[in-house]
Amino acid sequence: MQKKQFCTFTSAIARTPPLSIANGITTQKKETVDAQLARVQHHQYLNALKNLGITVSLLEPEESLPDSHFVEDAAVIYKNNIILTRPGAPERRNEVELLKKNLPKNLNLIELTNTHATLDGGDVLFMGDHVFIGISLRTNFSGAETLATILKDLNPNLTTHYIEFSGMLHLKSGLVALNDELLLGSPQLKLKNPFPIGKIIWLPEEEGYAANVLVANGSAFVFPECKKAQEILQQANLKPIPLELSEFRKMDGSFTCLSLLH
Ligand code: CIR
Repeated sequence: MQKKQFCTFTSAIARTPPLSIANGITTQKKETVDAQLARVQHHQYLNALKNLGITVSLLEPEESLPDSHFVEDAAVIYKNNIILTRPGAPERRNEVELLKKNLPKNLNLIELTNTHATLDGGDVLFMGDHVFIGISLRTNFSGAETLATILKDLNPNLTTHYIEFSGMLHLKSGLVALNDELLLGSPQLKLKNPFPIGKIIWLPEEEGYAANVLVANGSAFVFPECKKAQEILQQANLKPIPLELSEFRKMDGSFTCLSLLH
């Protein structure tokens, strides 16, 4: 049997950014966020997904939850299961209930019941039969262990690694898998311990913000000006798809956070 291509998807969940987007959480210098431009960039992102043969289920904007278009943090999809998270930022917790109202019928719903757990989907990185769970300002050990137990039930062959780091909001803000053994890393991500498996290609300092590429169906979304990142993607047999996301970057977002792929 032919091995399934890495990161092959047919469907995506996304949410239109609200006009209140600038009220979301950010560590960036207060720059004016243009909500209309954000919607244009979001539309281009969705079109790029559709061009890869991915059917997008687009949810309504929610003005009262200014980070709710960063759908990646509210759930983790693994095989045909959708595990709802418990976001580390209390002001983002209602995003989970909101997402729950519109879940695709073909996904089996799993909920976290541990109220000590905090978990953001942006900290969960799958690579082959390994899952790396970032211990971050948003995801605590309790959240990571709760997810690991759920995943182990779904696939006893999956190995969990807890990754302690600093320097970035989420693990995937600075580290993304390009295939079953290669990762793209940002030098801004400071790992507490050596990474347990695979090989990390580190971006040069000036392109560190480009590590969060979105790998799907043999392509990868990447910032247009990040030529080194594009070269690395090509060497990894991925077709770079340049896309602008300036308004989301102002809110600490990047490519993977804007969709839940399955
Ligand atoms: C936040 O701080 O939670 C949002 N403004 C950005 C979340 C980005 N999500 C991600 O990297 N997975």
